[in-house]
Amino acid sequence: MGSERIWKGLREALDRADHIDWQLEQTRVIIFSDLHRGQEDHADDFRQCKATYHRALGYYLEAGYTLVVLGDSEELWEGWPKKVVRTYQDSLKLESLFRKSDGDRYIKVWGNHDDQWQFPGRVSAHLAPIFGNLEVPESVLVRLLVGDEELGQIFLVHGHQGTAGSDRFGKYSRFFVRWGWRPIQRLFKIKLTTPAVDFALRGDHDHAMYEWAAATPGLVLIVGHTHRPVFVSQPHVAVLERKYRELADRPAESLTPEELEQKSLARAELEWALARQGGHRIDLNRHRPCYFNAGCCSFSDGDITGIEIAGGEIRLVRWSTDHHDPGKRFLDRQDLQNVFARLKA
Ligand SMILES: [Mn+2]
Repeated sequence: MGSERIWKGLREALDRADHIDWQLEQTRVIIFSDLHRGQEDHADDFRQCKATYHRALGYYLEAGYTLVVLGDSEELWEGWPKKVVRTYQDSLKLESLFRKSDGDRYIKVWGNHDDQWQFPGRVSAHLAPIFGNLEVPESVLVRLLVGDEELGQIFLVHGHQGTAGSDRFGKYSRFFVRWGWRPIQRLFKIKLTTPAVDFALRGDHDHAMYEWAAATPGLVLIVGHTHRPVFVSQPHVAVLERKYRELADRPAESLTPEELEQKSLARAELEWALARQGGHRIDLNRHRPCYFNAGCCSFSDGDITGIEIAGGEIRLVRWSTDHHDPGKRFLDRQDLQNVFARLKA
């Protein structure tokens, strides 16, 4: 997979993008990606996240947020649209409330696993009964405004663009996944959500997307696809590592009891995050805050991650299955004016 092809894919998607405006002050948006809603069999990666996702949607619906579903929301390589839509009718109906409430607060783009939604005929056959007249673009380019002034642009796209498996050999991969892989996956109860299965591949892909965004002036790129949250161009694990290091590098006797406890908790969070990505550290630590990844809504522990734009900030959030702490957690947050100022510097 050459990064040139990824650059070309992203550039072409940018040229084809729908254009919209958001006012920074009023904007309240939640971006979720990679639900991989299937048919409630072993090939279905959304089952364990459904309750968490619905909890989050309940919150964002009431709080007046716009919902962006950033591709691979349905797993159509491993399932048939009709069956998937029937299986997750309640989930889709909950999403559709974002359209029916005051104004249209719903944006759905297609990814590689649900690329059938690029065809309006498929959308009207399967999604229109729930959503009404719905357009599913490949990508959306947002002009972020402060009054009349443009602060910068946010490019929303799934992020598979230009990858060999999804573009060039798309038809063959679909064929393979539907007829070859699926019975094996069912038999052994293993999961497939490319490219999450290959950590090196994901790292390369993150790099290519970062480099493209960094070379595109005034642009913030928000994607999904790799299933790995990235915030201000830094993998979440790197942020956790830094938080831990800040305390761990100080002499232990200089730390207060509260700081010692914080150090232990920071280490706990770091080890937890590392375990979730197979212990791999990926070196993506770039200085331009132009690349963000929403993570996914198909983590095997039932948690989901997403990106909020609200209160003038961009935030990485995690919603948890934990009954003792069911709320959302801010994993990281940045002032958006500050992010765009750093892009101009
Ligand atoms: Mn994908």
